[in-house]
Amino acid sequence: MNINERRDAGAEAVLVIIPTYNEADNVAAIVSRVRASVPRAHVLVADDNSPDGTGKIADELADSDDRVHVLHRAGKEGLGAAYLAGFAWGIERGYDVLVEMDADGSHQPEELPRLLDALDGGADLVLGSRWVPGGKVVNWPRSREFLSRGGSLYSRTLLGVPIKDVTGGYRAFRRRTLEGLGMDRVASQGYCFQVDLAWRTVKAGFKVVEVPITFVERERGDSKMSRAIVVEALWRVTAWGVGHRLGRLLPRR
Ligand SMILES: Nc1nc2c(ncn2[C@@H]2O[C@H](COP(=O)(O)OP(=O)(O)O)[C@@H](O)[C@H]2O)c(=O)[nH]1
Ligand SMILES: [Mg+2]
Repeated sequence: MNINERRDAGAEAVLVIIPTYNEADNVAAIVSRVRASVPRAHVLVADDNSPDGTGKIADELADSDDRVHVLHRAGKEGLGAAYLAGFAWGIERGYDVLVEMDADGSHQPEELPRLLDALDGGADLVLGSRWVPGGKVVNWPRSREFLSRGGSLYSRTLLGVPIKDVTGGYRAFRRRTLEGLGMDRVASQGYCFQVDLAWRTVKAGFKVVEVPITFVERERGDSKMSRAIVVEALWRVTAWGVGHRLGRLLPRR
């Protein structure tokens, strides 16, 4: 399908990127929900060679729907690397809007039209936000909510980013926003990948809008959140924050 067919008579070409690692129980449902919610959108499943066969299921979905695509990657390299590869894939093919969405149903495809509307309203990046009025989380233990709220508050305060949900991963970027972020220098992988991109977007002077979402904790499959991901986020955000503050204190030479 060429880029003009993809645009659906003037509409912007939207690519929803869904990174997967062992999401065999979730991938078919999430893809069909995206296709139903925003029929003009294309989907790219970015699979890290999941041992449970997610990639093969995604291939079958792609075989029966020319708006579904699969990017097979050699092995598990983290969410950040999968998104970077997905963005590059979409930018190369001329998509105008690139969306980040988890495979586990936490980011409801039925809310995607609201994110895209906010982009149409003039935003360069739209964040699906749990921590603005109207946003919420369903089925999270208190400990997980504390970690997420705390992580956002810490990052926001240290980096001076005016965003309530800075670690969230339900986002819609304009292509030109991503092109303006120096993505070749992004090394973060887990939650701090999201903080990193949000911070770069703010620093580059782009307009960021938060739209309230209802985040639904996964019912099937396992979370890939780990202590290592939290530790990576903590040290990177701390190092960025300290560097940022020192940079503002010290006179420029
Ligand atoms: N391709 C790829 N996807 C990943 C990796 N780690 C996590 N994901 C996907 O990223 C999304 C969010 O991960 P999840 O485990 O739900 O994290 P949580 O929501 O923070 O508990 C899901 O769609 C995962 O399958 C990875 O290393 N590679
Ligand atoms: Mg999840």
